[in-house]
Amino acid sequence: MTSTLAERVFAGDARAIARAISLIEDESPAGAGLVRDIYPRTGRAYVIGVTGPPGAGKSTLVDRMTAEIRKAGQTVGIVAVDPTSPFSGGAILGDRVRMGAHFGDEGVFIRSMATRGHLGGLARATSDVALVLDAAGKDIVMIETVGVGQDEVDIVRTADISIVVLVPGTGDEVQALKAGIMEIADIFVVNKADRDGADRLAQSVSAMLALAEPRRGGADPSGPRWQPPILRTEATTGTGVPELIDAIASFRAHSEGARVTRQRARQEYRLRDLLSHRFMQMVEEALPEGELQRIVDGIAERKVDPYSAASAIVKTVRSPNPSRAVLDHVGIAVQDIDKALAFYRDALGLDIEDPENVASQRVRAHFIPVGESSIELLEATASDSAIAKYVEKRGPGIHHITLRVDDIRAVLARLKARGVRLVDEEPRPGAEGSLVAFIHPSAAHGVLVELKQKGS
Ligand SMILES: Nc1nc2c(ncn2[C@@H]2O[C@H](COP(=O)(O)OP(=O)(O)O)[C@@H](O)[C@H]2O)c(=O)[nH]1
Ligand SMILES: [Mg+2]
Repeated sequence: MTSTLAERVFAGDARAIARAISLIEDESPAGAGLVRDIYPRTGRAYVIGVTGPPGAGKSTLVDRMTAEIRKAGQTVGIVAVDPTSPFSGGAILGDRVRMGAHFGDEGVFIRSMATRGHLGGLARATSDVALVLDAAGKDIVMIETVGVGQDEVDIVRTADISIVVLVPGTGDEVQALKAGIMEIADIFVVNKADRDGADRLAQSVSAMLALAEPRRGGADPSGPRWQPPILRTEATTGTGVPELIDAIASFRAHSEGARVTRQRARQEYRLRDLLSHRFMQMVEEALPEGELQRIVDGIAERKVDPYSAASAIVKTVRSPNPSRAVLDHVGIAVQDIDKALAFYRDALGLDIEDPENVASQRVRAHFIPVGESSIELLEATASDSAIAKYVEKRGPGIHHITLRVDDIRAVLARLKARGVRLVDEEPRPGAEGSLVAFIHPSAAHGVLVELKQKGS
């Protein structure tokens, strides 16, 4: 394949769009890479958020709106966030049915996402999917969510326009008020206007609006105010939908100047959300396995309060990782150190430090600095030294590697906790006040690993 996934997304290739969305849903690094690739080509689509209680007729309405938008020649991408969907991938029945209406229309792309299973947050996944549809050249991107949770409200809040769909006779307006979706509405839709109570619902929404703070909304706060209209629709027949499309166009014209501000809010939300997600990842990486749960236990048992626990965790994350290791040196067992020097010093031209005699180990050693690390040439000075035995058994070659760590005891504790076989359970004194400990080669995939903590 010659073109990249991003290029195929730019070309509007439906299979590439589907694949891209799957990458994002899987929260794979490839998904992040894709967003990076497409991001410069986004920001063109007009994003319409549609929210409201389950069963309000959002999907039916979005479907009708899509038909209208298509009549006007514009292309549409739809992300439906559906809490009733047990899995993601756009294969839920309702959407198959819905897709039927636009089947074979290349100008429409519909995708469902489950609300569960998004470790990184639903709002993030949804806005990334919206980016894909934007990059794919869709003129209009519609995001349908159930306005029940903060997550869902957040998704819609940052769209270019937010439409709140209510239904007569269900006490929706009270529910919606609780969920905080009244404040985000740029347009109210009273759907199922064929039912009794549509007028009453429209009136109570209107009364609420009269009580509410004058509209700030997506519109320019300094510009003329936008009075959210209350429209009636019958999504099943399409009645009122052209008027809804007109109202969207009016809002779009009204708020064009404020669109940048609103997009900026969306971007800031994304950045903050990503940062908190990343921070949680850092927390999980910094803490030993199961530690977070143990801390929660401690809070539950009143042994520690949540503020102190949070502070302690932040401290852990900020302090350097005790296991952060630098390759200190590679030890090479040689038969004849002078012959070895003829290669490293004379042939390669490396600088050689003065020799060291480590009597306790019965070796002669030469350190050759190479950048941050060194090569240590080791020659046995007695036939019973470990190096002599090594050379006798395996011939000359790499004998060990030494990793320099900040806190050798913490690293040993971690290794012990995981049942790693150690030569030294406790660190012992090494050269220049350092502490050293060896890990058994059987645990380190055939390499003798020495840990070293520098003397202070
Ligand atoms: N009577 C009536 N039923 C509607 C209307 N709009 C949608 N419905 C029905 O309400 C049910 C829920 O619609 P759906 O679009 O799936 O709602 P959603 O959960 O908000 O997406 C479906 O059976 C629709 O056919 C309407 O305007 N009038
Ligand atoms: Mg729906």
